[in-house]
Amino acid sequence: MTELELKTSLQFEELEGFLARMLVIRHFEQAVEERYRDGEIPGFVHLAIGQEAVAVGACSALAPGDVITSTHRSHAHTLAKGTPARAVMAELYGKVDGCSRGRGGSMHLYDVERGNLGSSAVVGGALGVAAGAALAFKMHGEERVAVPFFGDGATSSGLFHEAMNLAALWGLPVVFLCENNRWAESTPFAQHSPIDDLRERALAYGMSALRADGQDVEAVFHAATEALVHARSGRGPVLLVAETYRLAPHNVGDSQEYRDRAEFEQSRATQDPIVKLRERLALSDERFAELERGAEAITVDAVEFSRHSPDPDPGELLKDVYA
Ligand SMILES: Cc1ncc(C[n+]2csc(CCOP(=O)(O)OP(=O)(O)O)c2C)c(N)n1
Ligand SMILES: [Mg+2]
Repeated sequence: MTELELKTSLQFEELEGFLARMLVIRHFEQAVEERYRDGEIPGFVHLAIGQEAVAVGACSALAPGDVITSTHRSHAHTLAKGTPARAVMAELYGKVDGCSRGRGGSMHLYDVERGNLGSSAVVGGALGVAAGAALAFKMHGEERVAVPFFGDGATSSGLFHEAMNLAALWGLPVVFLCENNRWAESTPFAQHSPIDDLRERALAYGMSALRADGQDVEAVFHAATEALVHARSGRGPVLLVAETYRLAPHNVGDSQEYRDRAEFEQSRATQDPIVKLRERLALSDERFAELERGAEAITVDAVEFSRHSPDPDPGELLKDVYA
């Protein structure tokens, strides 16, 4: 398709919108890294640089009532699901205007009103929450789908198998969305997974499975749409494996001694989903710079807002604590 053909179709506008959202996530996370290194942001920070197309492609396919859960690497999912950058950044700063009112930080981003049932720092920890939400949708006869995001490492956890088993057994509307970045912290994929094609995990549960190129936002969008249609129509859950790249260390501060330097640099040079989409759309330098300025403005505003947001009231520390 030529630039002109793309530009005159709705598809171009949609894809450019995806690019704009991916750029917001990228700029946001680059600012997070900088502010974290300067000591402004406490705790641990895991960036999803390289994985933006998965978050944006999948969340763009959701219907308004659908819900997600997330992981320790949760900024991209939360932004893609519609939480304003200010609320995500303020949470990372531990401030009261954060989406979890400053009590969660980077690995515990919640926004129930916008369908984000929360991220869990426990690997695989939110899979049961998503299956539970899907059970509620089914019992209430609601045409809603739960989409837990999780990594390849989580497929070796017990919770993954329990949630897959029950979801399949009870025909729950879940799209299990695995982001296979081929690393679980410092453990390469081949050292924690006995199989290379993670769709095979679904076979044991009689579950449908799909695979998508996670660096191609359009491919993720189409695969997610197909999986959502399946789950929403009462035909049971789907495992969707997005093959992606972690174009960053596991967390900010990880020196990646375990990773082949040349492989890392090669991946960064050839697998950036933003560069790929920009090339596909044949965007001019001016237009791309314009989108980048928009993303930067949102990020700068979020940082300034978070710096000025008050700390939470220590008297509320035990509020909402149930156990
Ligand atoms: C139950 C549990 N075991 C171990 C850890 C430590 N840990 C944090 S992230 C991580 C790797 C997770 O890999 P993956 O699921 O592929 O997600 P990714 O980091 O690649 O996004 C591990 C082992 C944890 N948080 N929870
Ligand atoms: Mg991984």
